[in-house]
Amino acid sequence: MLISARAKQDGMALLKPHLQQGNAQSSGKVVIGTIKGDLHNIGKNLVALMLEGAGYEIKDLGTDISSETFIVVIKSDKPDILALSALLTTTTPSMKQTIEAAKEAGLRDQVKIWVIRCPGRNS
Ligand code: B12
Repeated sequence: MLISARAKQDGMALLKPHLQQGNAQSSGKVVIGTIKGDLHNIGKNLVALMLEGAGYEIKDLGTDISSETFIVVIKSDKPDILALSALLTTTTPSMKQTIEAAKEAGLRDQVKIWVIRCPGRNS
């Protein structure tokens, strides 16, 4: 699976210029990252690539991102959407923590927050 993910990544690099051609105008700004304690990034990268292909401006913070970092970036970059990724049941509380931190910082109404239901929850 990791090999196929890498092949997909290389393939997307070739496709990217063609996917972006029809999207001269930005569809919006997205900050995306995998939450603290979680290193899974294949799904996040796919989501980021597809959104980029759909004309969104993407800032990918990477993996193991603390709620504090997400808040700093919401303040500095003012994204339309904050997209949080997580695969581990044990790290999903960090999503709640990040949403609470956004509320406490008075930023919750300025940004839509997308979360992924932990796919590993039933396994
Ligand atoms: C690949 C993998 C790894 C790789 C990760 C490599 C990488 N660079 O990401 C490695 C080997 C490093 C790894 C490590 C671990 N893993 Co792992 N891993 C997987 C595996 C096999 C596949 C995950 C994957 O990439 N799927 C493919 C992608 C495309 O799918 P996806 O991530 O779900 O993403 C899609 C959607 O979820 C969604 N999506 C994702 N993010 C977002 C965000 C937004 C905003 C939106 C809208 C949508 C969205 O869109 C994506 C595209 O469709 C799963 C098992 C499985 N079958 O899921 C276990 C799994 C997730 N891992 C698991 C575990 C336990 C671990 C480890 C703790 C193992 C260990 N003891 O060390 C470590 C944890 C490391 C860490 N701190 O994060 C468990 C989690 C169990 C649980 N209930 O929490 C799983 C479920 C395996 C299992 N059945 O036990 N893992």
